Amino acid sequence: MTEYVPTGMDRQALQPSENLSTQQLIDLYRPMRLARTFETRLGRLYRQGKITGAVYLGTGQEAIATGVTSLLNPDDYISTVARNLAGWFVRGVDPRHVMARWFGRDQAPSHGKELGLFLADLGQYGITPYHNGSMAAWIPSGAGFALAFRQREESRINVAFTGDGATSPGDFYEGLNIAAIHKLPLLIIIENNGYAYSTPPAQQMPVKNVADRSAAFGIPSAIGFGNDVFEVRRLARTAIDYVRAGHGPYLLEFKCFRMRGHGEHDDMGYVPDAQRAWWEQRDPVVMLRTYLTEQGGLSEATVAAIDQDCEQLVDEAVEYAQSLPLPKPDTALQGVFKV
Ligand SMILES: Cc1ncc(C[n+]2csc(CCOP(=O)(O)OP(=O)(O)O)c2C)c(N)n1
Repeated sequence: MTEYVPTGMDRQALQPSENLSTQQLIDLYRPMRLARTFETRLGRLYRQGKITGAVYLGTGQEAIATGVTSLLNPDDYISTVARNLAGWFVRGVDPRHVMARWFGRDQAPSHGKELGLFLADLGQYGITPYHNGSMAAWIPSGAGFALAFRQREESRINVAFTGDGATSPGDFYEGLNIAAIHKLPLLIIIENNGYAYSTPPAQQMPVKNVADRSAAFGIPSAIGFGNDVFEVRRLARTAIDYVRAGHGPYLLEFKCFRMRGHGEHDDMGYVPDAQRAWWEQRDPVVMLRTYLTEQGGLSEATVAAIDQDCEQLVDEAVEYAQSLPLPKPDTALQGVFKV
């Protein structure tokens, strides 16, 4: 097998390890489908020149944020990055507001000042601010949120998502260390999607798995197939229970594949065709859809109606975003910490 096929994960059919009702299955499929539809449209809008600035997508990684977030309590926090849009949809974020951010429109709270992929909303959605563009900085800050929960004697946890490349900067290790020493309620999710920009893991770490790195901190870990939403949930349930029980941090590494470039400006020319094809045959959205209609008891018409509904929500989101005005120039410095 070539090195990009993760050990023990060569499967194209899903099998849940829990009994899920029809509604629970739909609740997993819908955010994944919506994220895929939303991001496919966003990429097209970017190529049409309708979105200015860079666009980053989580295409191919939808099962991870969906599976993990679906098991959390509403008052747990998630610290998300560019690949976690599906997790926002699990939390009920309105696609119209996300699209308006990408269009840079005049909309609270930042009035066009943030990229579409960052959303800070602790109150309604429990999504922590992406306060710092430095990779891995949200691991120590995630530990900070977890420390606050501990000090207030709350049973909440913080889940910090990040990529394989972000496990090489020093921030990652400081975050792991402080979380481990104080047994903080922090769950770290590594989406090992095969590349950090154009760099494969073998060129930026001397061990095979990111999970091997957590052992030095005494942090337990598990490795799973990130394209299998049922496997994501199975591993995440164990990890969440461990963290919530006060045992300290836990690290989950999911092998997956970034089906688009680092951003839409990147043509992925460095990705071998065979690697791309292997992963495309195991597309997480397609695998779940196939499960729903072939074993999950949902009719093709029911699933097609969900697909159609997602298309319509994205149509409405684009219409809504374009109907909003651009920010007024005299508000450019408002809400800016220091000028
Ligand atoms: C400290 C630091 N170095 C470099 C960058 C530029 N940068 C942003 S994302 C990225 C790659 C991230 O790779 P990975 O963590 O694997 O996440 P992925 O993009 O694959 O989801 C780089 C190098 C940065 N933001 N911070």
